[in-house]
Amino acid sequence: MKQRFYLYLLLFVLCGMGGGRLCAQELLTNVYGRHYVSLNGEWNVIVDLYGQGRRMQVYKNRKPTDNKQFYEYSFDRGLILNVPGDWNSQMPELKYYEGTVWYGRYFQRPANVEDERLYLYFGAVSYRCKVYLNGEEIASHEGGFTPFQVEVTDKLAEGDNFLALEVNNTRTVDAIPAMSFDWWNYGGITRDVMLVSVPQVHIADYFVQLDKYRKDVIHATVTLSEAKAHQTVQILIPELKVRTTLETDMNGVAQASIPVKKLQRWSPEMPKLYDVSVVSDQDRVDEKIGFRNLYVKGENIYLNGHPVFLRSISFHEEIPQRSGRAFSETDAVMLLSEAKALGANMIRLAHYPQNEYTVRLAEKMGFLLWEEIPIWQGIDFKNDATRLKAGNMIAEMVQRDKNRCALSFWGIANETATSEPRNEFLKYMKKRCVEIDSTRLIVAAFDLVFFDRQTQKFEMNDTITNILDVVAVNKYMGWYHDWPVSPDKAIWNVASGKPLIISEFGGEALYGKHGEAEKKSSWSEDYQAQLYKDNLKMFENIPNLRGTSPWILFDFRSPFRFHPNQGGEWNRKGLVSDQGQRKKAWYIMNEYYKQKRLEDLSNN
Ligand code: GCB
Repeated sequence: MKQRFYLYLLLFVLCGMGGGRLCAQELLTNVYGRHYVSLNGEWNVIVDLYGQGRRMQVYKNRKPTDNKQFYEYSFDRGLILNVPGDWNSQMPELKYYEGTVWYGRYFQRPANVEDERLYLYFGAVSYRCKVYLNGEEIASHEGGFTPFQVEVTDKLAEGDNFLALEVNNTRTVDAIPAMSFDWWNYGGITRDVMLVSVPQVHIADYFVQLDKYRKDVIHATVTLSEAKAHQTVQILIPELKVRTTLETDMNGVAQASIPVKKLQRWSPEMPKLYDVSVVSDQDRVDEKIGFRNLYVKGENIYLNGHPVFLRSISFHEEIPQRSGRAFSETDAVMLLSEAKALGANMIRLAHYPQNEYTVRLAEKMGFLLWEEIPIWQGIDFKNDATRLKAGNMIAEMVQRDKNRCALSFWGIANETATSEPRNEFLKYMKKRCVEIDSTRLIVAAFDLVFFDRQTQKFEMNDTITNILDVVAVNKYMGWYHDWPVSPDKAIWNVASGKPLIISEFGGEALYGKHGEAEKKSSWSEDYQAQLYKDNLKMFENIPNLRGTSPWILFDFRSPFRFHPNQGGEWNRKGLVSDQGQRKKAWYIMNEYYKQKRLEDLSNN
C-alpha cells in the first residue's frame, strides 16, 4: 500500500511540474496476459524538424470542410513508419535525426467491451512523448525504455478514433541518459502498442515469488483496481497443487504466504517455470512464473542455496546486421542464442531495460538478469526533476519485471563519480526499487578503481557501496588503462566483504584483422585476444570476484566514436562482429565460462 501511495505522490508531483499536464498512469501487471488489440503496424508520420506541429495542431488531423480551408500539415499520403521500430533505421534520411516525429493512425473501438475498462499501453517510446486521442492531449511520458499506459475507457468514440503521438528524442542535460552516451540515440515508437481491456474491477497488480531463503513458501500479493475489502482472490499453481484463496483488506490488497512441497526451483541449468493463475471475481490473469532463492552472504551470491559464479555478458537492444533497435521475439532469439553459445548464465541488459520479449525469453532459456536504467555518466545529479524522472523510470522497470524470477539485480547506476548529490540520487534510486521489491540484489557499476603505488593493489574509495548488495566494476585494463604491473601481479582490494563483479572489460578489434598483438591501434583480433588472456589472469587475484561480464557480445553502433578504419560509428569491442562472426576473444571467453561452469557444478 505504501508503494502505491508513493507512486501516486510522485505522479502528482511530476504532473504538477508539467504545468498540470496529464501523465501516464500506474502500470497494469503483465499486459501480455490480458485481452488486447495490437496497434502495431504501419503508422503515418510527419517529420517535424522545426517543431511546428503543435502550433499547427497536427494531432487533430483536420481536413478542409469548405473551399476556403487548407492545412499545411497532414498525415495523409505522407511518410509511413513501422511500429514497433526506431525511425533511424527505417529511412536513410532519419539515420541521425534527433527531433520530433508525429505518428498518427486510426483504430476502431473494439466490439463487446461496453463493460470493460480500456487502456492504451506503450511498451516504449524513445525518448519523450505526448499522446493525443481524437484531438485531445491525454498523456505524456519521458523515458525511452520503460512502458506507460493511459486509461481511455470514457474517451473512445464508437467506430474510428484518431491516435497521435508527438515523439521527440532530442538529447537534453536533464534527461536520462543525458547529452552523450555510447550507443545510438534511436527515436520512435520502439516497442508494442496495445489497447488493453480489463474488467471494471480487475487485478491491477500481483507479485508472486519464492521466499528469499526458503524453498517451501511462496509469497503472493494481489492488488485489485478498487480499494474494496472482503473480495476473494485465488492463486492457482496446478502443478504444485496450490489453490489458495485470499481476501482483500480495505485497500483492495490480498496477501498470503503459501506453503509448497516438492517445488522444482528455477536455475540456469534447469529453467523450470510453472503455470500460475491469479483469479478474482471478475478477472483472471495467467502466466508462467519460476521460483528460486537468491541472496548474498559475506562475499558469496547464493542461488538456491549454492554459491554461484556469474558468467555474464552484455548486449545493447540492437540488431547490428539490421543496424536498428531490437523489438521482437525473433530479435530476442538471435541475441540470446549467441549468449547461450558463449556459455553465459547471466545477461547484463546494457544499459537500460530491454523489451519484454528479451526478458521473458531469457528467463525461459535460463539466464539470470541484471537490469538497469540509463544513469550513464554525465547525469545532472543536482537536478530534482531529473531525480524524480529517474525514480519514475526505475519504478516502471521494477513494476514491469518483478515477477520474473530470472531478474536478480536492479542496477542503479553506471560509472558515476562520488559527490553528495550523486549519493542522495542513488539512495533515492534504491528507495524506489525497494518500495516495490525489497528482494532483489541492488548493484551499481563503478569505474574509479585505481592502482595504489604504496599498497601495490587496486583500490576504490566510494562510500556509496555501503548501500549495495553487490559491487560491480568496469575496468578496461590493457585498453583505457595500461598495466601498472604484470597481470599476474595485479592484486585487488576492492569492496572486500561483499561480492564483486567485473561488469565490463575488453578492447576493440575489427573482425578478420590479424597481427600486431602488442599494438592497441592495430585494432586486431590478436590484440583483443591477448587482452582477454591478461584480464583472465588478473581475475585470479580478485579474492571476492563472483562474476565477470565482458564488454560486449556484439559490435554496436555508436556516434560516440568515429573510426574511419573501423567502418565508421561503431564500438568494436564485441566478441562477435556486427555480421555475426566470432572473434578470437570469443573462444577464450567460451573456454573460461566452460571451466567456471564445471567448477560451479562440482562445488554444488
Ligand atoms: C564503459 C561504458 C560502456 C561503453 C564502454 C566503452 O565503461 O559503461 O557503455 O560502451 O565503456 O566501450 O568504452
